[in-house]
Amino acid sequence: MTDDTPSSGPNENVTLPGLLRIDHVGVAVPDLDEAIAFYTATFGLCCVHRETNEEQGVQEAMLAVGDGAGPRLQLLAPARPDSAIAKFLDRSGPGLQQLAYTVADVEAAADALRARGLRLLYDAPKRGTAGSRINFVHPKDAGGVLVELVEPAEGGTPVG
Ligand code: CMX
Repeated sequence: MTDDTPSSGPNENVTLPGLLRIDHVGVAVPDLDEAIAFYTATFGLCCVHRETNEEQGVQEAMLAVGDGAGPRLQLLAPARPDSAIAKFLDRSGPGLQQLAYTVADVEAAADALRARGLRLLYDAPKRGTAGSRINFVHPKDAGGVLVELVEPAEGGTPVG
């Protein structure tokens, strides 16, 4: 075996989770307006979507890079003090909070990852950005990275 040969491949007895692409990278910020102003003025990103997700307790924005064909940057600010983002900011300060993958079927992806022994945060998908259906892998089961699975809304704009 040479150094560039992978030592192991996927377990063929377990269904793959069906990740299609990187959907977005999420960054926790204390103030959404200030963060949008920073990323648009400094890096030339373009804000293509904003909303408040009451269930998740976040004010969020999706920013496109370049021609907008690739993954988005998601800015996440706390909408209330007991939210996951508020807790993250208290503990870690502003910065990378999550990596999100697009999937065709979030339940199938979650089941495939559960079968590999990973903890999914929700028993059933919740509502994410722009009507998408989402679930998360606990960061302690994914190398310290909070992994989001995103099934875009049918016919919806793929903002995240
Ligand atoms: N990335 C990496 N590690 C993280 C993390 C993150 N985003 N959030 C917490 N952790 C780590 C903590 O540092 C801590 O590590 P140590 O034990 O080594 O100190 C550990 O995970 C804590 O785990 P926990 O006590 O089980 O959980 P918390 O109360 O800290 O909550 C989490 C963590 C992931 C369960 C919570 O943030 C959550 O439910 N997230 C999903 C929802 C969410 O993030 N919503 C906002 C975004 C909405 C959207 O994307 O649409």
